[in-house]
Amino acid sequence: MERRWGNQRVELMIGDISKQNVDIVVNAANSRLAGGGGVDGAIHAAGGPSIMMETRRRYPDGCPTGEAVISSAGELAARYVIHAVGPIWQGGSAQEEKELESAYTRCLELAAAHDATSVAFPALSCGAYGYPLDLAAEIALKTSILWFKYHQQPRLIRFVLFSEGPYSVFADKLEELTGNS
Ligand code: AR6
Repeated sequence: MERRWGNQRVELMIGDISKQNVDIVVNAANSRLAGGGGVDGAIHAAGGPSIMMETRRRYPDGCPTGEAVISSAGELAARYVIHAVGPIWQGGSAQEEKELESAYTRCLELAAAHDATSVAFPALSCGAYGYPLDLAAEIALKTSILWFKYHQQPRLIRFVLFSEGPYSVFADKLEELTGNS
Protein backbone atom coordinates (compact mmCIF):
# COMPACT_ATOMS: atom_id res chain seq x y z
CA MET A 1 0.00 0.00 0.00
CA GLU A 2 1.19 3.54 -0.66
CA ARG A 3 0.08 7.14 -0.55
CA ARG A 4 1.63 9.89 -2.67
CA TRP A 5 2.10 13.62 -2.17
CA GLY A 6 3.62 14.99 -5.40
CA ASN A 7 6.85 13.06 -5.95
CA GLN A 8 6.97 11.86 -2.34
CA ARG A 9 5.36 8.77 -0.92
CA VAL A 10 4.73 6.65 2.13
CA GLU A 11 4.86 2.94 1.42
CA LEU A 12 3.89 0.01 3.64
CA MET A 13 5.18 -3.51 3.12
CA ILE A 14 5.66 -6.81 4.88
CA GLY A 15 9.30 -7.85 5.02
CA ASP A 16 12.67 -7.86 6.72
CA ILE A 17 14.15 -4.43 7.40
CA SER A 18 17.71 -5.74 7.03
CA LYS A 19 17.09 -6.69 3.40
CA GLN A 20 15.84 -3.34 2.13
CA ASN A 21 17.43 -1.79 -0.91
CA VAL A 22 17.10 1.85 0.16
CA ASP A 23 19.57 4.64 1.03
CA ILE A 24 18.99 4.33 4.76
CA VAL A 25 17.60 1.62 7.02
CA VAL A 26 16.55 2.56 10.53
CA ASN A 27 17.51 0.32 13.43
CA ALA A 28 15.35 -0.06 16.55
CA ALA A 29 18.29 0.37 18.95
CA ASN A 30 18.68 0.74 22.71
CA SER A 31 20.25 3.75 24.40
CA ARG A 32 23.54 1.94 25.01
CA LEU A 33 23.74 1.03 21.31
CA ALA A 34 24.65 -2.39 22.64
CA GLY A 35 22.85 -4.53 20.10
CA GLY A 36 20.04 -6.91 20.96
CA GLY A 37 17.27 -8.96 19.40
CA GLY A 38 14.51 -8.12 16.92
CA VAL A 39 15.40 -5.49 14.33
CA ASP A 40 18.70 -4.69 16.07
CA GLY A 41 19.78 -8.33 15.93
CA ALA A 42 18.78 -8.69 12.28
CA ILE A 43 20.58 -5.51 11.17
CA HIS A 44 23.85 -6.33 12.96
CA ALA A 45 23.76 -9.95 11.79
CA ALA A 46 23.21 -8.97 8.17
CA GLY A 47 25.44 -5.87 8.20
CA GLY A 48 28.42 -7.46 9.94
CA PRO A 49 30.64 -6.27 12.83
CA SER A 50 31.84 -3.01 11.25
CA ILE A 51 28.58 -1.28 12.18
CA MET A 52 29.02 -1.92 15.91
CA MET A 53 32.71 -1.04 15.73
CA GLU A 54 31.82 2.31 14.24
CA THR A 55 29.00 3.14 16.67
CA ARG A 56 31.25 2.25 19.65
CA ARG A 57 33.94 4.58 18.36
CA ARG A 58 31.70 7.48 17.33
CA TYR A 59 29.07 7.29 20.06
CA PRO A 60 30.74 5.94 23.21
CA ASP A 61 27.99 7.46 25.39
CA GLY A 62 25.23 5.77 23.39
CA CYS A 63 22.12 7.62 22.29
CA PRO A 64 19.32 9.00 24.50
CA THR A 65 15.71 7.88 24.11
CA GLY A 66 13.94 9.89 21.42
CA GLU A 67 17.19 10.53 19.58
CA ALA A 68 19.04 8.87 16.70
CA VAL A 69 22.60 8.54 15.39
CA ILE A 70 23.94 7.48 12.00
CA SER A 71 26.62 5.04 10.89
CA SER A 72 27.73 3.34 7.70
CA ALA A 73 25.86 0.18 6.76
CA GLY A 74 28.53 -2.52 6.55
CA GLU A 75 27.40 -5.28 4.24
CA LEU A 76 23.80 -4.11 3.95
CA ALA A 77 22.49 -2.84 0.63
CA ALA A 78 21.77 0.53 2.24
CA ARG A 79 24.31 3.39 2.42
CA TYR A 80 23.68 4.19 6.07
CA VAL A 81 22.02 2.83 9.18
CA ILE A 82 20.27 5.24 11.51
CA HIS A 83 20.12 3.88 15.05
CA ALA A 84 16.98 5.27 16.66
CA VAL A 85 16.04 4.79 20.29
CA GLY A 86 12.32 4.63 20.84
CA PRO A 87 10.72 4.75 24.29
CA ILE A 88 9.88 1.74 26.44
CA TRP A 89 6.08 1.71 26.87
CA GLN A 90 5.14 2.46 30.46
CA GLY A 91 1.40 2.99 30.07
CA GLY A 92 1.45 6.23 28.10
CA SER A 93 1.99 8.87 30.76
CA ALA A 94 5.79 8.92 30.71
CA GLN A 95 6.27 11.09 27.60
CA GLU A 96 6.34 8.02 25.38
CA GLU A 97 4.35 9.72 22.61
CA LYS A 98 6.67 12.73 22.50
CA GLU A 99 9.75 10.50 22.55
CA LEU A 100 8.51 8.24 19.76
CA GLU A 101 7.63 11.21 17.57
CA SER A 102 11.02 12.71 18.29
CA ALA A 103 12.80 9.45 17.36
CA TYR A 104 11.06 9.41 13.96
CA THR A 105 11.69 13.11 13.37
CA ARG A 106 15.40 12.83 14.25
CA CYS A 107 15.72 9.98 11.74
CA LEU A 108 14.12 12.07 9.01
CA GLU A 109 16.37 15.03 9.86
CA LEU A 110 19.46 12.83 9.63
CA ALA A 111 18.22 11.26 6.39
CA ALA A 112 17.69 14.68 4.81
CA ALA A 113 21.09 15.90 6.04
CA HIS A 114 22.69 12.89 4.32
CA ASP A 115 20.81 13.53 1.11
CA ALA A 116 18.88 10.27 1.28
CA THR A 117 16.13 9.69 -1.23
CA SER A 118 14.70 6.61 0.47
CA VAL A 119 14.41 5.49 4.09
CA ALA A 120 13.02 2.25 5.53
CA PHE A 121 11.67 2.20 9.08
CA PRO A 122 10.62 -0.71 11.27
CA ALA A 123 7.79 -0.17 13.76
CA LEU A 124 10.02 1.49 16.38
CA SER A 125 9.26 0.47 19.99
CA CYS A 126 6.57 -2.06 18.94
CA GLY A 127 8.48 -5.22 19.85
CA ALA A 128 10.58 -5.61 23.00
CA TYR A 129 9.66 -2.06 24.06
CA GLY A 130 5.93 -2.90 24.11
CA TYR A 131 4.42 0.22 22.51
CA PRO A 132 0.82 -0.46 21.39
CA LEU A 133 0.89 -0.87 17.62
CA ASP A 134 -2.11 1.27 16.75
CA LEU A 135 -0.82 4.22 18.80
CA ALA A 136 2.68 3.82 17.39
CA ALA A 137 1.37 3.56 13.81
CA GLU A 138 -0.49 6.84 14.21
CA ILE A 139 2.64 8.64 15.41
CA ALA A 140 4.87 7.08 12.73
CA LEU A 141 2.51 7.95 9.89
CA LYS A 142 1.50 11.42 11.10
CA THR A 143 5.15 12.35 11.57
CA SER A 144 5.94 11.19 8.02
CA ILE A 145 3.01 13.02 6.44
CA LEU A 146 3.86 16.21 8.31
CA TRP A 147 7.50 15.87 7.24
CA PHE A 148 6.50 15.74 3.56
CA LYS A 149 4.60 18.96 3.98
CA TYR A 150 7.76 20.92 4.74
CA HIS A 151 10.68 18.93 3.28
CA GLN A 152 11.73 17.62 -0.14
CA GLN A 153 13.94 14.77 1.10
CA PRO A 154 13.61 11.86 1.57
CA ARG A 155 11.14 11.13 -1.23
CA LEU A 156 10.27 7.62 -0.07
CA ILE A 157 9.44 6.67 3.52
CA ARG A 158 8.87 2.93 3.70
CA PHE A 159 7.54 1.12 6.75
CA VAL A 160 8.67 -2.49 6.77
CA LEU A 161 6.36 -4.53 8.98
CA PHE A 162 7.33 -7.99 10.01
CA SER A 163 4.00 -9.75 9.45
CA GLU A 164 0.39 -9.36 8.35
CA GLY A 165 -0.85 -8.21 11.80
CA PRO A 166 1.25 -5.05 12.15
CA TYR A 167 0.92 -4.40 8.42
CA SER A 168 -2.86 -4.22 8.63
CA VAL A 169 -2.71 -1.93 11.68
CA PHE A 170 -0.47 0.47 9.73
CA ALA A 171 -2.62 0.14 6.59
CA ASP A 172 -5.86 0.93 8.48
CA LYS A 173 -4.22 3.92 10.11
CA LEU A 174 -2.83 5.24 6.81
CA GLU A 175 -6.30 4.96 5.29
CA GLU A 176 -7.83 6.71 8.26
CA LEU A 177 -5.33 9.57 7.98
CA THR A 178 -5.53 10.01 4.20
CA GLY A 179 -8.89 8.62 3.02
CA ASN A 180 -9.12 5.31 1.16
CA SER A 181 -8.34 6.70 -2.29
N1 AR6 B 1 12.32 -6.63 10.03
C1 AR6 B 1 11.24 -5.84 10.25
N2 AR6 B 1 10.59 -5.79 11.45
C2 AR6 B 1 11.06 -6.58 12.44
C3 AR6 B 1 12.19 -7.43 12.28
C4 AR6 B 1 12.84 -7.42 11.01
N3 AR6 B 1 13.92 -8.17 10.76
N4 AR6 B 1 12.41 -8.06 13.47
C5 AR6 B 1 11.45 -7.64 14.32
N5 AR6 B 1 10.63 -6.76 13.71
P1 AR6 B 1 12.04 -4.62 18.20
P2 AR6 B 1 11.83 -2.21 19.90
C6 AR6 B 1 9.48 -6.00 14.26
O1 AR6 B 1 11.90 -5.49 19.40
O2 AR6 B 1 10.48 -2.58 20.37
C7 AR6 B 1 16.24 -4.83 20.76
O3 AR6 B 1 16.74 -5.86 21.58
C8 AR6 B 1 8.90 -6.46 15.57
O4 AR6 B 1 7.94 -7.50 15.33
O5 AR6 B 1 13.09 -4.96 17.21
O6 AR6 B 1 12.09 -0.78 19.50
C9 AR6 B 1 17.05 -3.55 20.87
O7 AR6 B 1 18.41 -3.81 21.14
C10 AR6 B 1 8.26 -5.18 16.10
O8 AR6 B 1 6.97 -4.96 15.49
O9 AR6 B 1 12.34 -3.08 18.63
C11 AR6 B 1 16.39 -2.83 22.00
O10 AR6 B 1 16.90 -3.23 23.25
C12 AR6 B 1 9.20 -4.08 15.58
O11 AR6 B 1 9.94 -4.68 14.53
C13 AR6 B 1 14.96 -3.21 21.88
O12 AR6 B 1 14.94 -4.48 21.22
C14 AR6 B 1 10.18 -3.53 16.61
O13 AR6 B 1 10.61 -4.58 17.49
C15 AR6 B 1 14.16 -2.25 21.03
O14 AR6 B 1 12.82 -2.62 21.07
